[in-house]
Amino acid sequence: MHQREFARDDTYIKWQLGLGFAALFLGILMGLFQGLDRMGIDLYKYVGLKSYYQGLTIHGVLNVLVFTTAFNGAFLPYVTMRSLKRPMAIKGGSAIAFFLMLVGVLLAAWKILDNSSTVLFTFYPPLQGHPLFYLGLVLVVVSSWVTFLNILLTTRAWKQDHPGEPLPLQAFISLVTYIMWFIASLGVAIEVLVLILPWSLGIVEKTDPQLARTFFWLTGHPIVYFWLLPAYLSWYTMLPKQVGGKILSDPLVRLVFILFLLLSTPVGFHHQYTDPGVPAGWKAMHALLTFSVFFPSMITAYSVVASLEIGGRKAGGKGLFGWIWKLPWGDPVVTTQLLAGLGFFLGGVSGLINASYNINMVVHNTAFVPGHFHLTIGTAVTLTAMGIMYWLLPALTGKKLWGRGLALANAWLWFLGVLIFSRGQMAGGLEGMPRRTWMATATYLQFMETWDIPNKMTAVGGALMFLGGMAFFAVMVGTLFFSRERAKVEMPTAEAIIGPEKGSPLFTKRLDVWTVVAIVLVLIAYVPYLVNYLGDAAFVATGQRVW
Ligand code: HEM
Ligand SMILES: [Cu+2]
Repeated sequence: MHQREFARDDTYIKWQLGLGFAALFLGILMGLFQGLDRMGIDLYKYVGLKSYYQGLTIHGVLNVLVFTTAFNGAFLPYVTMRSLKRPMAIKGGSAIAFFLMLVGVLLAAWKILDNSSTVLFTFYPPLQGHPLFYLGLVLVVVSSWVTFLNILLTTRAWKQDHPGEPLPLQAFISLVTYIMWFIASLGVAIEVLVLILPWSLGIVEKTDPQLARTFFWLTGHPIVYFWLLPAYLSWYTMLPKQVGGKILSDPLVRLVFILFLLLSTPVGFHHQYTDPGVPAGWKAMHALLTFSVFFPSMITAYSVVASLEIGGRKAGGKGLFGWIWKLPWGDPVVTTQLLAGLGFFLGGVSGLINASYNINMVVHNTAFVPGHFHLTIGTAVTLTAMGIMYWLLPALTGKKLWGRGLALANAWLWFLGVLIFSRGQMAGGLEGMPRRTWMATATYLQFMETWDIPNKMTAVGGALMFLGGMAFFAVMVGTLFFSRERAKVEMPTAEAIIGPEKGSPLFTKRLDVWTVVAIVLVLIAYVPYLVNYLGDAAFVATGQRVW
């Protein structure tokens, strides 16, 4: 009924999805190269790349900075509009967000491809890239701020028309996700605008790598929740509908997202356990907060599995686990997300290892870490986004999904692939295999027999993931160009067993208060440290170009 009003925004939502998935396509192509490098196969020279590290920069930047930001900037406005039944408040806001992102991506890509910015996606000083590379990334972040503002104003306008009513759950989640991200992204904004851009432009000659890393990780941890919360949105509020279940409790879901808003930002030092210059007390505090942020994830696991069980039992599932087989495994929208969730379980558990102050010492900067995050961002988030596309693309184009068998192959190949891949990386990591290393050129490799099997698993598992990814892109292209049947697909929205009646708890309505609390927590977690550190910060690092 609102399709025509939404058309203006939908056009740019489609373009932004196109940009995001184009980035993912190139990103996982580089992933394949990285995997094959473990078996001594060098594909870089055939595509004109100078080094493994140039490819790794493409992989990191396109996958986790571009794909995720573009997908969220399309998916969450789409959800907000449908759940509030109104177009986005800023006329032309979706267009501005898209063009900012497009220009940003082109700038960054140009400077990566000319090898002037082979600095990996973390761009730690003293590695120094071209100013336009950083400017490109700034534009990608600014695009996400435009989306934030647009969602904020849209939900505000809805509230004015519906005084006293709770925001529909899906819009609530979209808004919380962007509030959290806005607060979190200020860290990297400060890092780039104050420290790195002036330094790469030559306005200042030297910078302090430690300070830059602190601002980087202020954003760098919560960014993983920026990637994850849209997947949670789908698991909590859409997947139950898709399997014939119900949301357990609407207020509980709101509580979970408020906890994420509060807890996901003040934890960045857990990436700096081995950094000198951060007092042990601060590291310990961030470790504690990291373990607290595990709780909302546990509630999520409990709640989502309960929703699934309701669906499975309705379909006739009996016994303790019988309901699992009754879930609609033939539906690629469901299968991708179920497998994504299973992968996430393993990813989450391995995350507890990274987060432990002392055990971290064993796995720090080893291949264990990519083993962990290909289960989380690489699978829980990416495979869920792919699953979402299996209904979102038909919804946006009115075309029936093409190649259902391929779509199922996508889910299983990726899942099996990542199990092998991550096992390989984790086993290698425990044997001291470093991450971010051009294995094929490592002269000491022959002495590292314990790395042989892990390297082969990485290559084989990575190749399977890549094949799964290609199956996904085939389905997308097939649906766009070869699908002849029309389909009328609506956004899935599950009902909740409890709530959201008008009397839903007050605390879930006061997002303004929670935002202030979140900001205060960030200030507590960082300001005393920064004040102390700035006293003897060492601006000693000149820019280096290694590759
Ligand atoms: C076909 C699928 C994929 C394969 C085969 C693959 C392979 C790899 C490998 C082997 C590494 C380790 C590189 C090293 O430490 O030297 C790596 C790193 C990484 N991957 Fe993937 N990957 C894939 C998909 C993804 C996806 C979907 C994402 C995120 C959306 C992702 C995000 C990352 C990130 C952030 C790094 C770290 C980059 C860095 O250290 O700078 N990967 N990948
Ligand atoms: Cu983290």
